[in-house]
Order: sequence, then C-alpha cells, then structure tokens
Amino acid sequence: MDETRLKPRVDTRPKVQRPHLHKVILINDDFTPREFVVVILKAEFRMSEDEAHKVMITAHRRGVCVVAVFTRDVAETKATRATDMARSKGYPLLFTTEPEE
Ligand code: TYC
Repeated sequence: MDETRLKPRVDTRPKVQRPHLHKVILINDDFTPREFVVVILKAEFRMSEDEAHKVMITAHRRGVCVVAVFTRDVAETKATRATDMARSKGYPLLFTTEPEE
C-alpha cells in the first residue's frame, strides 16, 4: 500500500456555539425599602434570604450588583418581571441587563 498518499480527513467535530450570556444587574435607589428588594430577589431569582440580603446590600453600598447570568431572553424576562413587580407597588427599583464579555 502507498503510505505517502494522504487520507482525506473530515472534521466531524460538531460546530456548536455557546449561547451568549447576559448579566442581570440590580441598581440602587434611595426609595425602595431594603426588605422589599430582598423579597423581589427571592421571588424572581430563587435566592435564599442570605444570598438576597448580600446582593441587596452590595447594590446599596456600591450602586450596582450583578444578580445572575442567563441567556439573553431569560435575563431580559427576569429583569422586566422584577422591575414591573416593584413598579406595581410604586417603587423605582430597577433591574437592567448587559451582555457578558
Ligand atoms: N438604598 C435603599 C434604601 O436605603 C435600599 C436599596 C438597596 C434599594 C438596593 C435598591 O438595588 C437596591 N432603602
């Protein structure tokens, strides 16, 4: 057999793409009660009391805090739902999203 002949090589690796992830960001304000922020974080982001309190206090002290990372649709839906929940109670609490690098 002629060993110098090259076998055709077919790349069989699946060309899968990782989904682009987006951060949900909690923004501080001067009016929303701390306990209400904790309630929203627990309800929409399934956080424990401790986790929710840490995220709330970080946003309170630093101005913003990353809540979690999701695919774009999920991040936008959760940020909108959480913001709307606050609006329905008359609070200016705001959740935004931004793409992760
Ligand atoms: N700063 C608010 C207060 O002192 C509490 C608060 C924390 C509001 C985090 C928004 O994202 C926030 N009542």
